[in-house]
Amino acid sequence: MKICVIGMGYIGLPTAAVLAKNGHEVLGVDVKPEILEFIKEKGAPSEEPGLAEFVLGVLASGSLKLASAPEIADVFILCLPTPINADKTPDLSYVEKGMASILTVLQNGNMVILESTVPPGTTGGIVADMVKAKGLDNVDLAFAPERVIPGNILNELQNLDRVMGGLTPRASARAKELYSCFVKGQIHITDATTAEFVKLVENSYRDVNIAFANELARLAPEMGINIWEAIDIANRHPRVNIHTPGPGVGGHCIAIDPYFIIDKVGVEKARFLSLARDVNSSMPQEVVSRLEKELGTLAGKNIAILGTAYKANVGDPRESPALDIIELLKEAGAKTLAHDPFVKPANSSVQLTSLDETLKNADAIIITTNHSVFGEIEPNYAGQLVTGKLIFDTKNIIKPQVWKDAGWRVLILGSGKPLV
Ligand code: SAJ
Repeated sequence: MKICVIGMGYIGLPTAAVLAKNGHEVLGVDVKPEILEFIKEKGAPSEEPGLAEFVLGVLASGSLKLASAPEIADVFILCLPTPINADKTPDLSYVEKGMASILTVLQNGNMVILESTVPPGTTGGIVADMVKAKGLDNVDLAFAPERVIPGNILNELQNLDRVMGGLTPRASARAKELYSCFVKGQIHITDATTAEFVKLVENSYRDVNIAFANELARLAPEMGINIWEAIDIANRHPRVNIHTPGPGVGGHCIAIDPYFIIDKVGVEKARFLSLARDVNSSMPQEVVSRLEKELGTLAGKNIAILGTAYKANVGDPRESPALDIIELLKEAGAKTLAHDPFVKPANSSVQLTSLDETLKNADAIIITTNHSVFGEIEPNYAGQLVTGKLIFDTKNIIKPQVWKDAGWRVLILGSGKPLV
């Protein structure tokens, strides 16, 4: 089949590439020419393991081509961003623009599949209305959300189960048949609105669970408990799966998707989801207040921030709680230097420095991302660079006793249990 994938971002590009690898003639479309140039030259703009080589392979074979506008095809797949506005309402403008571009070439008999995360009712609403307004009455429409985790995209794209919902049984069957060419997991068919809801619920589940962990992390020190130890033991129970606390929830999915439900039904009705968002959003302030208590004042203090990526071992700093922590520290009069070995300076809104430069003359270190390499920093080495030997680990990645034995004051988020 001839397939146009609209949006060559972190989902569209790998999706286009696996479809091309599995026998389809694929056109990858993006409105940004610099992205297309980058893909042609280097395969992938992100650091996603294995992706660049995979994309370069299908480009070389000719089964994947790139263009700045859609062309006539059998299937159109939209993989466009759906961020939230400043007032936390969904911004569907990219999807609307993508649909408008498809409509210039769309014909009866085609199929349109939406992968972008959207509020329940979008496929049957905005998307169907745009197709109808164009005068087409025989286009199959389906919602098939992506579920892959950055850092393991190529594997999860092919091996995870998928959920899909067509507006008609025929649309569902067509979508399932298409994705079956590369999805080895099961494909679960439902209606489009349920599929849209399922996607939001998956990420909201994680947000609520993390909020629970963060709430426990706030309470545990009052009782002299180390929450990491307590959660680890509780999770040995076969029916308990508490997530891990931290400085907040970053990335462009989990911290955003609950708002798509909250916006739909209102804060009063989505009480649990709203509360979870509030708890997780308050964590950067929690971290800064804890440090301020320890240092007396933050004014004039040099604080070394380790990790600006939103999570471990990836280079993506979007919505990272570390950035909020840096802002709050600055507001309190502190000076900050930040180090992240994964984040490229070109993608960073804050200036990044080397590890040594960041630690030099610091009054305190905060570990804000659990990159594995941060667990290997030598306390004696760091001790020669800093002014004040205070380390605050918000991700439980260091060995606290080793640091304490090397003469450091050690704070662990969520722990009030004294080190021996
Ligand atoms: N986090 C915690 N505690 C945890 C787990 C995560 O504080 O126990 C924090 C992380 O540090 C990070 C944030 O949450 O700041 C989100 O990280 P993540 O690894 O949980 O999720 P994402 O945003 O990278 O990817 C999620 C995934 N959703 C689920 O696992 C249900 C992924 O499968 C989705 O495809 C993706 O969102 C998406 O695009 O929606």
